[in-house]
Amino acid sequence: MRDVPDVPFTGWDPPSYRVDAHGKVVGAQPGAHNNWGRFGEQDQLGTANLLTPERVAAAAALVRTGKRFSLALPIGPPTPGGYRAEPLHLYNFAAGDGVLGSGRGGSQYQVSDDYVVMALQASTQLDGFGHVGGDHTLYNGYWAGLVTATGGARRLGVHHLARHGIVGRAVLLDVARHLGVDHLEPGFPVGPDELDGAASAQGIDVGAGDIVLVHTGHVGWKLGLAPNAPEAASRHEPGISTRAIPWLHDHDVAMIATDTAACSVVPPEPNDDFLTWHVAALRDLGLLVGELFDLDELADDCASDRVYAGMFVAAPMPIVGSSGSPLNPIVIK
Ligand code: UVW
Repeated sequence: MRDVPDVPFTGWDPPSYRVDAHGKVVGAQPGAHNNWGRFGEQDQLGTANLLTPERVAAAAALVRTGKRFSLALPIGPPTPGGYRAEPLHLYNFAAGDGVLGSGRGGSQYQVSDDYVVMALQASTQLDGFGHVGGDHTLYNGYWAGLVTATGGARRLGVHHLARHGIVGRAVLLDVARHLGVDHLEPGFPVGPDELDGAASAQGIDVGAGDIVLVHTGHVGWKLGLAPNAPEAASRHEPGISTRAIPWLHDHDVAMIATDTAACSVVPPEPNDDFLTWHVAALRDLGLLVGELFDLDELADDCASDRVYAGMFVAAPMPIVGSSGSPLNPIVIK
């Protein structure tokens, strides 16, 4: 048998901080743009707090035609741009077995029950605040050590977000169309200029509490690739630049979502590493982050009627202590 090299290990210095009875790291400091303490010292909802009843009612008033757009990828076919194990869908018993007389209920009834085994982050999804931290801290200064494989997320679990749902005004920013392309190239960073440029070309202002959907065209492009195309297996994708973090904070956005797997640009820009953006968005801002949203159909519709806002509804799953949730986000115009 060939030698298997040991994985590198850099040693361990016991951390020199204290964690208080609320599970917060005493004296922890977020990055310059942050919402720590803004919604309460023990807040676990982050920018979901911006989805106030008034804003929800205003979003409902945007519904004019009743046209609905699901932004979810189907679960089953290979996930375009996904890099986690594909969901596994299994039947426990199935109606067809009933037809053959061997199912639950004998031959008189036909009954199906099934399971899905999947990474909660494997398809269209919401990143919870337990998903990524930095310097041992999560959103609002909670200790990253509160999220364990055995205990789950003892703070910041997605079940807190599930209680309220994610409902508000969706604003589609079609950066790909604005730049005159079907899809942005892998590695293309979407910064403040591209976000402002798309908004101004569309004649829409992004405001406090908005759910911003950034169309890059990436998922649709991936779906169109031949399975053996070199780009099919690549993790490179366009995405939101860390330079846009101040923009997201200044506009007081409640949620950002893209039609890419990481939301942030991959590979990251110089001076960033793969998780720099996630730390700034999830840990510092407590920002709701959506990934692998399929925005092509909505983007086509917005381009044809020039209406770029609608009501957004998504229900995270109440899985206690989870760090993410599959979503079926719906925009209603
Ligand atoms: C990580 O890469 C950790 O997650 P995401 O799928 O949110 O990009």
